[in-house]
Amino acid sequence: TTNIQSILDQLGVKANNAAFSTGSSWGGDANAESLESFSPVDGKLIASTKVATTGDYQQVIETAQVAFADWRTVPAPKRGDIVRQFGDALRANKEALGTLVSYEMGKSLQEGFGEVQEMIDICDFAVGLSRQLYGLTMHSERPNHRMYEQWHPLGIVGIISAFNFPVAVWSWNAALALVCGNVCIWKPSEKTPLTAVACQHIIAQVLKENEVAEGVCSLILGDRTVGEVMTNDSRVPLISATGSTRMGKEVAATVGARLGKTLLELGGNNAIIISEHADLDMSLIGAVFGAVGTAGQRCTSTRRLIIQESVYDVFKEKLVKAYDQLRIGDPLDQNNHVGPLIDKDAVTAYLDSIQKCKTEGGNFVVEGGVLTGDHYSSGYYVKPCIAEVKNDFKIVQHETFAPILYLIKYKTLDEAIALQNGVPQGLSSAIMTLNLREAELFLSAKGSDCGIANVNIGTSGAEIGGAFGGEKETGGGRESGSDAWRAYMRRQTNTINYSNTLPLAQGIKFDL
Ligand code: UN1
Repeated sequence: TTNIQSILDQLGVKANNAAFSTGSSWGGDANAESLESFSPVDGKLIASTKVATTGDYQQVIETAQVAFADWRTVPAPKRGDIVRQFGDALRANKEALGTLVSYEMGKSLQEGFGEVQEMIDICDFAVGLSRQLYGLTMHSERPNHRMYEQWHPLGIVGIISAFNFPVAVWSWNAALALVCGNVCIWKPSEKTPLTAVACQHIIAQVLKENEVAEGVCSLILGDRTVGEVMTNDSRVPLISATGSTRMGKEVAATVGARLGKTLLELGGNNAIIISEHADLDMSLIGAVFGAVGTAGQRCTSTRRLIIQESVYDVFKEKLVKAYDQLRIGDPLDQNNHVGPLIDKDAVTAYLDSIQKCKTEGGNFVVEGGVLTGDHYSSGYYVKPCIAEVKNDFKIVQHETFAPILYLIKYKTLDEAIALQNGVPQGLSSAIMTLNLREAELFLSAKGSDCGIANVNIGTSGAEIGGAFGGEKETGGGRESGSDAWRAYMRRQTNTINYSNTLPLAQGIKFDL
C-alpha cells in the first residue's frame, strides 16, 4: 500500500495553522475555524488547515497588488521561463502529487497522474505562448498614421476551483494568467485543500529560486465565504470559477454587478450519440470510461447515451456486460476502475437521483447502490448504474455528479441532435459514426450546440491544446488552449500619428 505520510512529507504538506500563502510565506490564525481534509478512500483525516479570515484575505490582496506592479513589467518570455521551471518541478513531483490527488479526491491513480500531466502540458503550452501574445495591426484611414492593438495584463486573477480536478484547473488558469503578466489568488475547493497546499509549495519554490516577490501566486483556504469576499472585491478584475451552475450564477451576478470579468466553467450534461454506423466496440470504451471514470465526477462525464434504435439492444447488452466487469474499490490500487465519490453529500445526491429517476419512470438495467464492507470503509463507494429514460425527465435534465448513465433511443439523426441539445447545459458532446455525412452534420451549425463536439471519441478527456468550456448553463468561458489567453488580458487599440498635421477620422473638418 502507498505510504501517504511519506508523500505528504515530500510535498511539504503538514497539519498546521496555515490558512493562506502569498508564495513562500504562510499565515493563519490559530483561533480560526479548522478546515479538515478527510480522504474519501478510507475516511481518514489526512491533515487539517485553517479557514482564512477577512484579515488574512486583506493581507493576501495587498501583497498581490504590490506584486502586480512589478510582475507586469517582467518581459513575457521571462515569465514564460519561470512557468517552464514550474513544469519541470511538476515533472519531478508527478508521482507524489498524482498520488495525493488520488488519495484526497478519490480518482484512480492513473487519473491522478493524468491530472498532473495536464498541468505539465499547460506549462509547456504557456511557455510557447509567452512569445505569442499577438495583437493585430490595422491600416489607418488617415495618411501617415499607424494603428495596432496590444494586450496588457489585467491585474489580479481570482481562481476558484472545484474538488474534481483539484489541481489541473488551477494550473490551466495560473499558467496562462502568469505568462500574460497577471498575479493569481487561488481559492481551492474546501474538499481538497491539501493538494492545493502541495501545489503552492511547488510553485513557491520556483518563484523563490527566481527571486520573484511574494504575492505573484497566492493561496487562500476556506469555504464559500472567502470566495464571496473575493468575488465582491473590485480589486480583482477577473474571477475564473469552476463548479456548479448554481455557484456560477451567483458568481456571475456578483461580479457582473461591479462590471468585472468572469470566466465560468460550470455544469455539463454530456451525451454520446451512437449511430447505427458506429464502431460499437470503440463506442463501448468511450461510453464506459466517460460514464464511470472519476466516478462520474468530471464536468465532461458522459451522462447520456443517445442510441439509434437498430443498435439499441445490442449496445445495451454490451454495456451491461461491461458494467458487470467493473472493479470498484481503492483508487490507489491500479486494478480498480472506479473509486469513491467525494463525500457523504455526493452519495446522498446519487441515491436521491436514482430515486427521482425511478419515480419518473426510469428503468434501471444496471442497478445502483452503496457498497459496504471492509474495502469500502469511507462509505462513499457506489455502483455505477444505467437507466433507460426519456430525455425530458426532470432528473435527466439535471447534472448529478455521480456514475449514473441514462439511455435514450432515437430513430433519425435530426432527432438525436435535438435530444443531445435538449438540455440546459452545453459542455461536451460526441457522435460515434463511421459515416461522413452524419459526422459533418453533427459538427455543423445545425449540429451540436456544445463547446466541445467530438467524432469517434467520448465526451471526457479533452486535450489542453484546445479551448475548453461550453455554452448555455455551462457558462460560456474558455480555458487552456487555442486563444483562451485573451480572457486574461485587456486589449488596447493604439493609433499613432507621425504626420505634421492632425487629420480627423471620418473626414471631419475642424479648423481653428
Ligand atoms: C473538469 O471536469 O472540470 O476533459 C475538467 C476532461 C479533462 C478536464 C475536465 N481534461 O475530462
